[in-house]
Amino acid sequence: MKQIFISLVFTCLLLNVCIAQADSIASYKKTSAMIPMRDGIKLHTVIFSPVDAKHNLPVLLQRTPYGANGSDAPDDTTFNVQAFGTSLGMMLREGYFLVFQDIRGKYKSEGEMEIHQPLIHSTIKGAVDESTDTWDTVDWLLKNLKGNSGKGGLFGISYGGWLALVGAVDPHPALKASSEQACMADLFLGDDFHHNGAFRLSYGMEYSYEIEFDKTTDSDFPFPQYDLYDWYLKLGSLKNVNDKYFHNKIPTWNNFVKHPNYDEFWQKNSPLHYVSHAQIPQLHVGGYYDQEDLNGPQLMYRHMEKKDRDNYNHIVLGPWNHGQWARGKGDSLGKISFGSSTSYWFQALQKKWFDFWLKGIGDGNFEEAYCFQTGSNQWKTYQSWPPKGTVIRKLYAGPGNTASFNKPTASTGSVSYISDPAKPVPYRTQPIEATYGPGSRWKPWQVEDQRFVYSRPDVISFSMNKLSEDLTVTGKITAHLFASTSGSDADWIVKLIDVYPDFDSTSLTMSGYQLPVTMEVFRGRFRKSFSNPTPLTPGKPEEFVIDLHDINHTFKKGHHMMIQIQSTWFPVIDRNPQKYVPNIFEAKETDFIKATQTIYCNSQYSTYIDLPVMKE
Ligand code: PG9
Repeated sequence: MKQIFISLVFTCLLLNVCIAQADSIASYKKTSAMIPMRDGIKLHTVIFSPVDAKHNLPVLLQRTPYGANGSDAPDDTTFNVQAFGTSLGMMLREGYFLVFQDIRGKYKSEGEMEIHQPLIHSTIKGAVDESTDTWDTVDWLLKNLKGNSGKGGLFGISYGGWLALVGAVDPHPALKASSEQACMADLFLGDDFHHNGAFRLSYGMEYSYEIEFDKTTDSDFPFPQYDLYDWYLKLGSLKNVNDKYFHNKIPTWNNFVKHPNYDEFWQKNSPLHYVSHAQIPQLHVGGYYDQEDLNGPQLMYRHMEKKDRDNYNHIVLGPWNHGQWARGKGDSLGKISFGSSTSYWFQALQKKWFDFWLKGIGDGNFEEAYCFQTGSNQWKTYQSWPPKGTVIRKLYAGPGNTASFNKPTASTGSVSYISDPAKPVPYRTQPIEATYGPGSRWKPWQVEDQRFVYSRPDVISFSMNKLSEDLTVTGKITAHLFASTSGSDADWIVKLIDVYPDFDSTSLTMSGYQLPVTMEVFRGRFRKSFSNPTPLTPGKPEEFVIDLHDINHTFKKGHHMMIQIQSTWFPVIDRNPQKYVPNIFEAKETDFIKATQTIYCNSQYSTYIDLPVMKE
């Protein structure tokens, strides 16, 4: 989102960079250009050129839907390199041209824009897309920037990350490396708009309005109140969004309504469909606590790794929220401390990446995977990701709200709760501010202490005994939930929680903290197929397999593990009516019913989470 892009530029940090710099370039001069694309459309581009460079220098390009200006200063203004902040300043001191561009249809660029369109240039002759626009831009820059070295690099976060991913498909020969950071990979299975088919209501509504209400700027939906929990509840059925507010004028919202299943529209929209492998070196960067695009970098790394003949595909995973690695020190998130400046660590790696590929500096020995280990708070490197050397252990939900590595032996055993769409469980503590609104606590919500819902009757927890030694879990986490509902559709939210010791005299506020190491939602109707949903049979236990993503976490001695399950997560996830209707965007108010949900924990139907435990 916009804040991320803008914050990359001109946030003069008070903190000094911890990395020694060559300090070869001290200042940059701003100019701008309208760069013509192959179809005649011109894209607004802001260029910062090094002043007094002694050698020809490469170009670093970021493309954005959030406004490329970065500064209102007129062309020909000169900036001291410190004005670019820590992350960019580090690279700019070494000497690069830095270029920002408005993508077509946004801000000062010409043309039309619709969010996140698939690449089509290789299937439709003469077609333009974000890959061809990147190609044309690089070509123009090399021909027009005096003093460039003929090499370019591409990087960006989130929407910009996706642009760095697709800009590196069929790249211009001068484009030598890319770093996609928090790209979205599949807008139905994971990332911004849906997770496992469950619609991300507050994000989907606020973001589509932000981008598409007025294409010359970003727009905030005019909410009449600050705490939006009640506002979204009063909104009622999703059909009220168009009836009362959008009036069919937001194309992305209309697509949500038109495509409630994983149909051809979403499949073709996903880079899984049109990106095959890394054609140039690609550094994927993701955060374990990314509240918008947690899935993207993990999914794209894994997908592209299958065909990585040239060893171009690498990944960095850190303890970050969305884009946190480019802002500040990254020594903590919410109340969770990481023991060191993890963002500065990453920024030094990012510099090393581009310095090597674009300037030949360094040995080029990049690890396959750099994955911070939370809990023990250390950076770790791996030759493959997920790494070899783990053993899968099943953490079972057991009788009496217990959890253990032993499969339940009794033939009966289950826990039930009532899920009421009229009283959904809030996904974070209220007030729930507008996602990007003033005072919003959207960024750290994924590390929030889960005790705020623990005692609700519609949230079920299974706790393990205290660990007698550290236990490190590294790799993909998968939940196998055996559950039934009295309704005909249900959502299942499963959390793997690290519960801190009950009493910690060195940090009282962290005593008993319930840290969600990873959590995810699954919309029951999609258990057999995301393309062809089917109703649940009331009362019938079924297995729901839920991808809880990659983690690297040490549960410390004295802590305990907990599985927590609930059926609403509002308003980040829309309310499942719990009565099956073909399209939830068209549900009637009377379709929303209370349901009794049952989680099974017995020898026949055992609910468990697969944990890849690292032998250390
Ligand atoms: N998470 C934002 C986004 C990216 C792509 C599609 C929709 C939303 C972003 O921060 O850019």
